[in-house]
Amino acid sequence: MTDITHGRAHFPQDFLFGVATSAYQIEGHAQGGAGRTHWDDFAATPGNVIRAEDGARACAHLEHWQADLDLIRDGGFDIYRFSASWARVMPEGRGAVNDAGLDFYDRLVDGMLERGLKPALTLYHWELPSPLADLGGWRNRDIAGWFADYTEILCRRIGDRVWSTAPINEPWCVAWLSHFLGHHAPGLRDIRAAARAMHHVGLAHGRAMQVMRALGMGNLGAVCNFEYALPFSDSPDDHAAAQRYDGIYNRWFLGAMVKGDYPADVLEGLAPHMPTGWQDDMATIRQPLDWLGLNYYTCKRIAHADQPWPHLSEHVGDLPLTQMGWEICPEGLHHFLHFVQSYTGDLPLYVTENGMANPDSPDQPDEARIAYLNDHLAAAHRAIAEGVPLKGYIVWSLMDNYEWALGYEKRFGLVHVDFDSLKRSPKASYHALRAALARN
Ligand code: IFM
Repeated sequence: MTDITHGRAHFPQDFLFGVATSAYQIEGHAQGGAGRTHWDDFAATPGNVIRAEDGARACAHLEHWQADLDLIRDGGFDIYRFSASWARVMPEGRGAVNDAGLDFYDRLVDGMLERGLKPALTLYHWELPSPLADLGGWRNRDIAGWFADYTEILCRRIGDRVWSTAPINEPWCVAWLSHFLGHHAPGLRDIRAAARAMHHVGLAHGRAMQVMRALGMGNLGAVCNFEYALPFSDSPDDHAAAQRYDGIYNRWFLGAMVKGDYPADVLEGLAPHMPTGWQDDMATIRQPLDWLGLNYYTCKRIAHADQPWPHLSEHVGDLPLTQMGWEICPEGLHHFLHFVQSYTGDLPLYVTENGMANPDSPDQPDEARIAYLNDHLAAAHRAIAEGVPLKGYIVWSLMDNYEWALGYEKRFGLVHVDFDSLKRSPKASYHALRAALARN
């Protein structure tokens, strides 16, 4: 069987390894007094999600959390990157607090500490409370204040014990994927909505950072996703299209959060749709960061298209594909580690998500995942040797879970989940990583 050759022994002594999940994807959102979210509404609308699946039961982590934490400890991981659900903490998004929700996260964090795991909290991983979606959700500037209030309530309870915190997972997905491409809740395809979300997500990030600093919390960062944009052909038009794609995907949030600027080539298209006075918010969006997290999975081939801005179409090249149809391109991770460093200098970086979906069954070794992880760890290792201050690597995901619009079919886990019996079965990749992370 394939091994992970780039294990703990190859990395600097203080390098950390972890696994990640998110609340709606694993918890079982129908339990424990959580409020309705825009994902429940999106999934209940025919055509949005495969088989109209939602997160009502998911992995029933709310019941199985202790055994799930045992799996992380037994795998030899250092960090557990998890998220809290806004709608579990505040079912209406504002106002009343669900004590059972806060109690759950309190126990979960203590459970991590008891097992020697570092709790890496994300405040928002996409489950917007439906009553806030009714008010316009990310299109409404007030969301920055609502998010700041939620941040304060959650962090007053668990902020003293988490190891790190990031406000919003993958701002590009929250804004562009969900309001321009329409693939995720709320499923809009509207450039004005997208421009507003692209700005308000950054503003909410900034406000949440201010709240957490005022509470005295440390080790605060941002987690952005990156996709390697390659021109579809050598034509100058395709090169320019790939640049625009790169700007929207990879430079917009990084530029705003790190430098306090939006990239000019993206503003060219978005400026007419931005909320009035957006310039005055840039200082709030740019808050001091203690680290930056990169989520990386794949590359995309981008061609010029004769249609309105951003004048582009997306294509798949000829590298091997994962179950998602995503090309396997470790070179992109190497590229982005250097690229992000060109913005952040000495700031510690973490790969906060990396992994692949595979049509796994419990009795077949997931060799493809082992090779994927090993090749990306090798790319990370190369970047460190070249001077990138990369401090950790976190696999997506601990276990198979709800893959949003693609339902339960796409399996990203190191641990197989039978969604009928809820039985967890560690895959070959879990065992390979455990061997590679063992301290000797
Ligand atoms: O499952 C998602 C996760 O919620 C965010 N990052 C990408 C993963 C795989 O698509």
